[in-house]
Amino acid sequence: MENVLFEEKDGVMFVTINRPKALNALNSATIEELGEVIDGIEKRKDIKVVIVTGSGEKAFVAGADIAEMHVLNAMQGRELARKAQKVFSKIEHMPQVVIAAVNGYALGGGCELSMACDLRVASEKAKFGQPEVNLGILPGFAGTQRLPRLVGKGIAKELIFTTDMIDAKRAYEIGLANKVVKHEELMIETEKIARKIMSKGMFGVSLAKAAVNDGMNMDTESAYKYEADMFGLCFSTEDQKEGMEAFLNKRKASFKNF
Ligand code: DAK
Repeated sequence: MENVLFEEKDGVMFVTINRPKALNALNSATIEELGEVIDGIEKRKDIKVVIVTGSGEKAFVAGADIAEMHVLNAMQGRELARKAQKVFSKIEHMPQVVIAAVNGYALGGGCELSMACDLRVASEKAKFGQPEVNLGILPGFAGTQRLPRLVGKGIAKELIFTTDMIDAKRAYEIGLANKVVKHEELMIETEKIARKIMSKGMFGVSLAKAAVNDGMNMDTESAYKYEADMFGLCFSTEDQKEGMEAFLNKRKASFKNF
């Protein structure tokens, strides 16, 4: 694979979109490779957290590849959107926690990729935006859905209609970025968050991810019931016994993740 690099380090998988000359723009080959990488990670019980970033100094991902996209017909456009939506949904629903380390431009499909991740850590150099209407299209990798869910309808519409790019500080203020860090410290700080999450009972973390994501698409009563089912499921695990016994015995829990 040349467009997507991946490397494991003690339970964390680092995934890098690697087309720096095109500011890591997502062409169909890159989307396909990303899908394959995600499929591979999903099956690996030893990987607890995935960190997604962009290659080079300037960009996380500067959007879908405009050079490839500009000649598409309606059917091909739909196919591309479905392909990317499927990959992004996999990221959203995979059992591992996925953190976007946003190292530069996260525009269009890049902003949408970061929003499919569970958390976004932004370098001070990060810039977020949905510039699609500049190109005569609208966000098509679920940006019209994930952005309002993260920042509210009003600000989502403002960003999509005006195409204004926002910096990391503004992204943090509106809840798009979870944290802003110095550019040189982006990967270290993101890994710290990953390792903190990994020290918890990952079965619970994984079910909490499902409860938040799936519950938001349900009516409230069904979502409460779903949460209760997930909660009950935890009592079938050794981690629940370990976590509670450790608390009662005033020691640190040692989770086995089942
Ligand atoms: N696609 C292809 N190439 C790109 C690119 C992109 N999105 N962004 C940058 N590049 C390329 C540039 O063309 C340039 O290539 P060369 O000229 O060197 O060959 C190289 O990367 C460096 O870019 P710049 O020279 O422009 O660098 P600057 O620092 O001057 O500007 C920039 C950086 C990020 C402000 C600028 O590159 C820019 O505005 N890029 C485009 C950003 C953008 O509009 N992104 C949104 C793309 S639209 C769909 C559903 C969803 C989508 C598509 C389809 N379906 C329903 C089918 C999603 C759409 C999008 O994401």
